[in-house]
Amino acid sequence: MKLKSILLIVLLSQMSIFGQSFRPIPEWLKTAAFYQIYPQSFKDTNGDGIGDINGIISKLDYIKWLGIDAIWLNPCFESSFQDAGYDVTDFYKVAARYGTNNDLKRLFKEAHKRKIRVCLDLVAGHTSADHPWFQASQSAVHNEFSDRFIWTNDSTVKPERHISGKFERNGTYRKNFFDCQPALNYGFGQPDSTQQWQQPVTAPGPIATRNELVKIINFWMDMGCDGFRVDMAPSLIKNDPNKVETNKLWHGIRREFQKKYPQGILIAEWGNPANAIKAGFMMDFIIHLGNNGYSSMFFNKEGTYRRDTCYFDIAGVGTPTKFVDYYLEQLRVVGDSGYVCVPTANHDFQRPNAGTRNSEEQLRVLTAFLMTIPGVPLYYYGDEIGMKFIPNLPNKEGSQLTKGNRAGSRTPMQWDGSDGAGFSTAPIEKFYLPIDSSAYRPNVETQINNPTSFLYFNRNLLQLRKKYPALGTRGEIKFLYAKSNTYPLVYERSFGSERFIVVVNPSGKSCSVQINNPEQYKKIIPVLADKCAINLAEGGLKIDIDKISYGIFKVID
Ligand SMILES: [Ca+2]
Repeated sequence: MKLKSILLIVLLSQMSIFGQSFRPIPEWLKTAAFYQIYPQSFKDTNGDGIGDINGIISKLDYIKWLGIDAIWLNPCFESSFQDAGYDVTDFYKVAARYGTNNDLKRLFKEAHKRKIRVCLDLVAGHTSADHPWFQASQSAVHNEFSDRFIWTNDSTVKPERHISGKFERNGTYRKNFFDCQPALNYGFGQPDSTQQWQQPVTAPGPIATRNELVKIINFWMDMGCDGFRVDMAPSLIKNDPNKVETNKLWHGIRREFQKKYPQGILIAEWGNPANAIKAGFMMDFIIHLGNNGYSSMFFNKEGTYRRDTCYFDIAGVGTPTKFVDYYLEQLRVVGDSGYVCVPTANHDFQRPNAGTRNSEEQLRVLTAFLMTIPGVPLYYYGDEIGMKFIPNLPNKEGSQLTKGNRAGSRTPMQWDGSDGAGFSTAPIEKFYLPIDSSAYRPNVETQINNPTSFLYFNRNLLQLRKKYPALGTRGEIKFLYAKSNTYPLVYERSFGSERFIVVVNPSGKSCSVQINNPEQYKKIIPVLADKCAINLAEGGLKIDIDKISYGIFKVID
């Protein structure tokens, strides 16, 4: 009997995810708020104009004050910086411009002292073309690294995304993104039998690549890291319909990972949480990738990616339904087996403050929405003070894409009102990227001394999420009013018997709606509201909201 009950407990402690059993996701993720740091632009402590690890350490108290529980750091490893660090030349070494491995170890330690976790960026799919492994793989003599990249066996064979060059070996190599990013060889899900160079996932090269990835993960985890955001997570295995082999790969990695690091987390850059969680990840983002409504919700005419219509725009001609439908479906499929995250922005696309969405009141409406929907909240550095996407910047370390420039979201953090904004003591022309040149650019020092500031507003939102589980990561959401070309957007959040109503109107026109609601609330009180009123009418709600306004209301039973 005793053995049976132990077995039962062991079985119950495993989570079943789409038929796969894993150890449970660490509890801490359920209430965590994230903050993404672009290391080169956060805080410079040695006056070279580039942010560094010591700079991040010096700002941990600020991050804690804001209400953050976990940081995700963009890649901080040795790199040729042709893609701002996503072209790694040594996976085991912090880039000299950011400091040393010991500095990073100290960041882990100092963050943990403050109960903040630190996740690194795992560039799993490729290296820099300058990486010694790739250099060795170019040799005509077969060696340890010959099969660690995807090479054809003839330089005249040049399938899609293959790059030719003057190599000692006869062949072309597969790139992932830029030409300088050769794809690591994790094998092909369905190798083409007429193309001998396409190796199955069980070949020695792909197995060695996979084992090296685990070694990299363990190296940083053993040093004190708390997990990873995995760059381009779905793309490791080539020609893999339905991601059969990709899923197997990540399932295996998650099992090994959780056995050693039960409190560690694995976050995907997949852009489809349902698929990412099926592959074994614990969290994924709804972002600009894929046709998911994120862009129709948040992207206007200015930014890395631009659109004519946008829901969060004063023009008031946007449509929220594409995002709402996709988001609800993702939440439904993911359920309790993982987390969805809808971030304020990231290093690849524009910030909320872009183009005509440039006033604090507009940013309040957008952020009130993002911070009151289910899923893990994430602030991209600087969005908590309303930093601006800066257009027309030069191409910096591969920031320029065909569609637009990513540099506008990567400018130095604005800490104070001094010329260099407290980012660095270097002359401003030596800064990694030009700082926002607006006369009234926002900064932390001014806002932290003003309880009515946007920074405090964001801190208040994070506190509300912590105080009321109904507004938090796992609370339920039901959209009461979400219609094409129509404002406002109204939804109910609930957890157990606790309920909230949230109304947002990003448009430049006031509006009134009558919503039939069979729930028959007894009383509703505003918790955080600006120019928005709800009156309980017969069988429903009568909402009056001014232009560019929001309201968070608690239902009192
Ligand atoms: Ca520096």
